[in-house]
Amino acid sequence: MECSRQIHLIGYPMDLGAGRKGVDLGPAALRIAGIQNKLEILGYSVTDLGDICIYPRQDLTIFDPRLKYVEEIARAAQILADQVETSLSRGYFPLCLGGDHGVAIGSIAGVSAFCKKNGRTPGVIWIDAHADMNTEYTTPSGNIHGMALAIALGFGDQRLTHLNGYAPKITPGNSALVGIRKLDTLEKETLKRWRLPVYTMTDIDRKGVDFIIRKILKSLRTHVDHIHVSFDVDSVDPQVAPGVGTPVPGGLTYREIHLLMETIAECGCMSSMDVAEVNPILDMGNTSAELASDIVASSMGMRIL
Ligand SMILES: [Mn+2]
Repeated sequence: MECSRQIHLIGYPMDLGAGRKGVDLGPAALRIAGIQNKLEILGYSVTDLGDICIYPRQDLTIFDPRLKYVEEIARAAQILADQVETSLSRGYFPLCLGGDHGVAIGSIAGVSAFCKKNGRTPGVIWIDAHADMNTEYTTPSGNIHGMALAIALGFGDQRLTHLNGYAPKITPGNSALVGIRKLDTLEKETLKRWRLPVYTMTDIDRKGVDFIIRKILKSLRTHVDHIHVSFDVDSVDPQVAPGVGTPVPGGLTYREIHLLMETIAECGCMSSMDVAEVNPILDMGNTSAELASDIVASSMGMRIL
């Protein structure tokens, strides 16, 4: 388990999984915030592969209101999965710039394909205000970004769960959710039924972020040899990061998210990452993308001293 010194930036300007437009501008906002330079300062060699092409919603039709734009989301996710797998097999660290959190459908599929071919076991740390554990049967909105983790775990429509022809991409025991504070009623049932390791904001209030992330890393490292971090910027409190797809009060503070990421960096065990749901339309200036790129830098080794 190691963190490569070479990074591929992969832009995924997808907003079809979200209820409103704006997160398609996330990759551009992160680039303008200087994410490449912030990683180069840390000593990484960074190559920006540009954006994956996604059809705009005005050219598309919703055929199933429970799975909005599923055809285009599945097509783009497969392309992302192939790119992530290629980057990993060439020794690069893929950093996927969302886009809505559906970016994880493709990135985790790519991580899983790489691990399968190389005899590794993938694990995921899902940092989010939401669990993204809906399926077409439980979703109140039909927005696929709220299904991304369920899809990686093999629950949902086959066009999404079976990228590369198989499911699941990860197992519940090799996953951990942190920062959770907004769940749909049926989603709560699913989380309990599948016994997912969920660390809510209440857990963080009680035990502290340091204790919880150490516990997660310690547990994952005993049975996983590729850790993928899927970072939804809405995990951070909206007072700190207002420019996100779905703001929810009561989130991680500025220092809590940095400490969480600094601890992941110290572990040296993260091999791939998503940063999702930056919405510059709702932002003040570009502060949320700047914050998000600093948080990514913390996860890659940026330290105060
Ligand atoms: Mn999310």
